[in-house]
Amino acid sequence: MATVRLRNSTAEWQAIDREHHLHPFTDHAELAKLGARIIVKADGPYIWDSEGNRLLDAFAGLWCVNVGYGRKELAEVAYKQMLELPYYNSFFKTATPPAVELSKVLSELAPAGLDHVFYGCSGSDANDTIANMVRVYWNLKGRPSKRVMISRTYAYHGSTLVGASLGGMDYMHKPAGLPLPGFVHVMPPYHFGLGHDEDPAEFGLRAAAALEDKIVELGAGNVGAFIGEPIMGAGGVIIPPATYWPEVQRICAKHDVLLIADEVICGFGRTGHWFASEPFGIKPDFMTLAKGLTSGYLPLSAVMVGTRVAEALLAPGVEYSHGYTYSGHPVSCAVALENIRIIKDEKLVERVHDDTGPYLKERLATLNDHPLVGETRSLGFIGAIELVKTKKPRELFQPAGKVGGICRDHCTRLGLVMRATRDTLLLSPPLIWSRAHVDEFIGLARQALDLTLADSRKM
Ligand code: PXG
Repeated sequence: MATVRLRNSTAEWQAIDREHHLHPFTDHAELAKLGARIIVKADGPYIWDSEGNRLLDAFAGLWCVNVGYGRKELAEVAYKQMLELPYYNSFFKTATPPAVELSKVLSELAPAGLDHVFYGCSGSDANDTIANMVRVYWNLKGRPSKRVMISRTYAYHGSTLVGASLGGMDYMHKPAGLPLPGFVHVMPPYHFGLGHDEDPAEFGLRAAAALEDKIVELGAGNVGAFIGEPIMGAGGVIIPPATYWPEVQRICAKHDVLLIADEVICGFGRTGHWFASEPFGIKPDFMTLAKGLTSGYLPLSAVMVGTRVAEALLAPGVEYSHGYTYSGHPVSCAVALENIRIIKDEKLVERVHDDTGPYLKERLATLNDHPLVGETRSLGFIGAIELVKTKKPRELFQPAGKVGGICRDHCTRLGLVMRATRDTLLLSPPLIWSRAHVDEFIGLARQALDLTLADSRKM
């Protein structure tokens, strides 16, 4: 079977890309100067660019390729399903076997009480669906004023207008005149950045109290839901103190506010648990799933809906008027089923939990002696290396983001893919990494840190 390849040189691809392709989250003038890196193939934990450079992908594509690249089983399942039934909808009292089967598998995997599934194509549309369900639910309950959704600064919940409004990123809000009315934000449980000198347990309670203060300020009768990533991903891999989530749970219950766990990054083994709601003790009304659901091989998202909302939607006489052409796409669902089978059969969650996750944590800690490293943190296979100008007294780089970007670029030149948020390097490798891959990563990361230190001294 021929690979579809219309051009054959990096320069040709870059020229056309520059001419016609609008990229997500990109300064196009800067990209035009550099030219896009063209990624042409991938296998296991590695990707290759069109110049033949091999890179260790410590970011799993975009937090998603949990089972690694080059999985023939996933390609074969997609191929067979495309031949048998490439598409059918689930609107008009119809369904397809992969969508039905996946609904059962997800209901069994998800924490107790999340037994119904609504499908979309992306984490963004899944969060839009949840915002819709929150409104429909409170309307059905005769409390239509409960509409405000509370989220957190630095949260990432997607790029649609609702997703970006739920998110807490200034640089997404300002240019588009967001957030939309009815979306408000409270402080994140970011101990290193906002509570460094405080006891972590007390700081966790203080961050949770910010939610209760906001509910009281707005009036509980106006607040429909609170949304949070168990561990904030794009905002800098912010791992909350253990006191945070139980307190958030208590506050939501007390004020009758629905709780949404956005597990788009954290789900499907990333933290060494199937879902991060488990170790943090979160009992959500909704869970958002995407990314690791198919390991990124095809687009698919799922909203797991808890009992009280499901009961309201399933009640006689209620028609839920919402859905996407590709809700429950049979090929994506078939790939998700096979992806979950691989994660189970290869015991990837157990491996990250028992072996490679703790090993990564231990090896990350060896970087703490580096003059640039203010903190390393991780849970399972999600982690961060936070850079500082000086350690004692602790001083951050100003303006934030420059040194992180320099370090990320050194990583790329050395053959390592990482992402930087402000001056924090983020890590989210495929779950298939062995200890040897962790060692390879640590070696490259230390080299990049040394090169960055030399550069920062010239600044
Ligand atoms: N929720 C969370 C927690 C996410 O991380 C989304 C929702 C939206 O998913 P879609 O499939 O619509 O992209 C995400 C996505 C980054 C980055 O720069 C992170 C995401 C997407 C793009 C870039 O780290 N996460």
